[in-house]
Amino acid sequence: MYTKEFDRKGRLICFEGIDRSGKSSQIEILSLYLIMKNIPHVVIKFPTNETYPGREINKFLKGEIFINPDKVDLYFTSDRLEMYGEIKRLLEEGTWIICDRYVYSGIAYGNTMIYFNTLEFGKVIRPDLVFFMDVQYEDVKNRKDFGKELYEEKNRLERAYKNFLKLFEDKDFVKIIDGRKGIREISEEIEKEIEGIFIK
Ligand code: DGP
Repeated sequence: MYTKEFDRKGRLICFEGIDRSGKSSQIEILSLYLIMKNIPHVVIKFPTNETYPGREINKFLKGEIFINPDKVDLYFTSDRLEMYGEIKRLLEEGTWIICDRYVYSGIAYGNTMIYFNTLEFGKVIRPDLVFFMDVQYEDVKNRKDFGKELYEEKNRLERAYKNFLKLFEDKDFVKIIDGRKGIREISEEIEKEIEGIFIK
């Protein structure tokens, strides 16, 4: 799935999990932590608002426009494809990147594997570390703002959760986080992981 390795000075850290799994709060806290450590970094949230397909998907998720279901995955994928060049450039220059979702969301939520085989295969930049926020539908259904986006419904989230678990079992670059713990407890776990691996 991954592109050929290159000389990276920055680190690519990705967060995955079902909707409302607490990724965004943890990313905000991690970003503050990296600022404290003087580590230059950017946060990239997929789907982005940097590309045409990303902007269209964001409108679609808010229910503002309709996109034919056959095209939805293609748009998500195109958004990521357009961003890989920028991600590579930033890593080469020494900027760390925190991604809110990555290719794994495409696999877990997607309706078809075919786009990944044909379009994203061999283009994805390997992450240094993935945090998987391990919570299920039952844990998030009463969280604030749940249900505001088009995709936030039981069957889709249960399916995505199972796919994530399958995808991430036995992967040494994936750290599974019990997302039912408190925000501070989780962020300490994340910081410890980052510290242990990267900050000397
Ligand atoms: P949010 O993370 O809240 O911005 O929501 C993005 C939604 O889109 C979330 O339900 C996961 C879903 N998603 C992310 N990537 C893909 C993809 O490649 N294909 C499909 N079908 N859904 C995706």
